[in-house]
Amino acid sequence: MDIIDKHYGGVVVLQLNRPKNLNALNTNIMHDIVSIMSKYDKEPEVGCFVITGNEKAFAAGADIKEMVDKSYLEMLDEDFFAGWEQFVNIKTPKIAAVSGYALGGGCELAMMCDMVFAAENAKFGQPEIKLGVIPGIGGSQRLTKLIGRVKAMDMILTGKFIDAKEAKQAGLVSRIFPVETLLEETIKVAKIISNYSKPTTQKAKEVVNRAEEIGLKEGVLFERSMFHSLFATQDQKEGMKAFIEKRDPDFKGF
Ligand code: CO8
Repeated sequence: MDIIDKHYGGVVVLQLNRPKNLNALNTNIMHDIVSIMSKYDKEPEVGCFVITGNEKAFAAGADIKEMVDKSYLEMLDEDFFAGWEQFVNIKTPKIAAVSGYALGGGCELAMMCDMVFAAENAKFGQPEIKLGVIPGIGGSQRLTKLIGRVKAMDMILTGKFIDAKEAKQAGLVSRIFPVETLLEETIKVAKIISNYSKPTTQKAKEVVNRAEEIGLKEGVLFERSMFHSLFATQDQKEGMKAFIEKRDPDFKGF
């Protein structure tokens, strides 16, 4: 099994499991992860995903051995790796728990998640330049938006790695944990998210993500219409009533 999925209450942890290849991402992994997540995405009781690897590698990139002999026409015909768009489109929030290498497609996979938590030993990089290629799963765009043009250009043109501290300072990572507790701490945060109303967490990530794509005026209008739409849910009534009645809310996911 190249992907291991485990449940922790409303949290589904997906572990990349190709340790001999440092979790290099191949077409099978892409199809597997997308099909597993698409199934859970529709389940009301699943409120958050955690994507992780092992201590040495989150993922050391797209699988170079799978790509090496492909022709230009094959890449074009297969629309190689376009399937990762479905990963981006998963509505349930997803957190990357990165230990060790997150390189090339691995760094891009982390950036396709809604949050990135890192272990102290994490190393991020877009070293495709060393292979005679460039980032191909959105890395040039997402990295530039996250950490700015100058730092992204430095990483992409030189192929240098940055560690967890630098990644946090740069805005790629939001929290750092010791290697031993990374997964446990990430699951704790994922549980907090999964206990909230699912329609609300989905809208919350949608409005934040939209900020990267549209201008402020349009974004504020979009946010307002999403805010209004949540008044169609029972969870909004429950959340506000619970506050007034000084008790914990019991969200139902609709
Ligand atoms: N693909 C395939 N196999 C890999 C990969 C990879 N990305 N990374 C590591 N491996 C394999 C190695 O070949 C090796 O296998 P074997 O035992 O059969 O020789 C095994 O994993 C262990 O690796 P190393 O012996 O190299 O381990 P080290 O600890 O010495 O080094 C490194 C670790 C520094 C992470 C090193 O493995 C490395 O540099 N890996 C490649 C990193 C890289 O260049 N990543 C970018 C790949 S390209 C990419 O991601 C493009 C994405 C866009 C595609 C979009 C298409 C449209």
